[in-house]
Amino acid sequence: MKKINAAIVGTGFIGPAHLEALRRIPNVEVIALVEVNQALADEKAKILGIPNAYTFDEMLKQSDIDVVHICTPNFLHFSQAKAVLLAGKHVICEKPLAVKIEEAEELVKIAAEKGLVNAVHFNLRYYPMVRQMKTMREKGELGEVYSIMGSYLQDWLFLQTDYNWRLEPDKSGDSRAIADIGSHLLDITEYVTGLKITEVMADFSTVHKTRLKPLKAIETYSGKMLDMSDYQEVPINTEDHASVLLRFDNGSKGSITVSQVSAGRKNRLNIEISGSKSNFEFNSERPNELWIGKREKANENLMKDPSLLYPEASALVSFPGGHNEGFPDTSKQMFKEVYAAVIEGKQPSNPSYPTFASGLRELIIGERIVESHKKQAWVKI
Ligand code: SOE
Repeated sequence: MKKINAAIVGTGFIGPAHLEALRRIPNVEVIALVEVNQALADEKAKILGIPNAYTFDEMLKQSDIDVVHICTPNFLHFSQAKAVLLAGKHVICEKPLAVKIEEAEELVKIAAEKGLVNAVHFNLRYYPMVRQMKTMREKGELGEVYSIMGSYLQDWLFLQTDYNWRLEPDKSGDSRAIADIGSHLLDITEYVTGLKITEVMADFSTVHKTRLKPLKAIETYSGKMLDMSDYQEVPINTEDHASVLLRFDNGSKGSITVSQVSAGRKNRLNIEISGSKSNFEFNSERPNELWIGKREKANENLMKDPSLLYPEASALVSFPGGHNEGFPDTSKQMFKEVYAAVIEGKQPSNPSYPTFASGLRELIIGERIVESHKKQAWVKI
């Protein structure tokens, strides 16, 4: 089997998640790590057991690297993805693909010209039960879509002292909750239903108008050891919470709520799709289950078991029923599909995975949502 060499750029929360997923795919080897400077790259490569450490420009010169994973803060995605494509390497980029629509458009264009494999890490599509919903809908088991109700709730920014680069628009972009987690939910909504969102009406709130930014670097989970003199009060301009009404191209309606300040909700994407034959509900904190609501008979709770799923969904399952799979498995399943294209050496004409075009689509919807909130009016996509 042909061996593929990968490099990972960035070692925050998600870079190591990419690494772990790639290590579970037989023909892929992560041979290089990139950080902002050589010393940090060396240190992190040692901790993570990666043989080579580079700065970004040095990494681009290495001819033995086939694929680059971009896991840096959002403002770097555009310039880094562009440089990787121009260096002739395949690229898997974290979401959002860029912070501006024009940037994402340019990336879609360059990727198409080069024919290189391009993907955006909308990994939550890769829960087997999400694929099962999509397949059931395609087979007519949902019926005509009547309405969609979604939410994505987290609590990691619940306190005024919770702080992260995602709170700074110059690093993260003008939208936060919608761009960070709403994008996953909107991507899944269109992916599962096959519908397109045509219009949005949004209302945001920033619960913490100021936050307390730590003045010194703190180890993860040691924030509770700080006292007030260790913080600086800074203004916050992006949304902690957003409600969005949606209109779809089949005339149906829906809504989503996203929040990063919902105590006790750690990372909970929930989607309920009501159709003329059934109702589907999926919750990412219980990802091995799918609720199927019925009018004429008892409701069903389908457990993830490859023997009970359609082949399209069981293709994303690695363990038998009762052996739960979760968040880390989504990236593995997504990368398996992307690397199958890498082995072919080019982007397929109709890829099964989320591409740069999917990343551009989410940027467009996100920007219209921000515009709608500002205007307090419906905005067309
Ligand atoms: C932070 O809100 C975050 O890590 C997102 O950036 C991810 O995409 C999501 O999967 C979990 O939460």
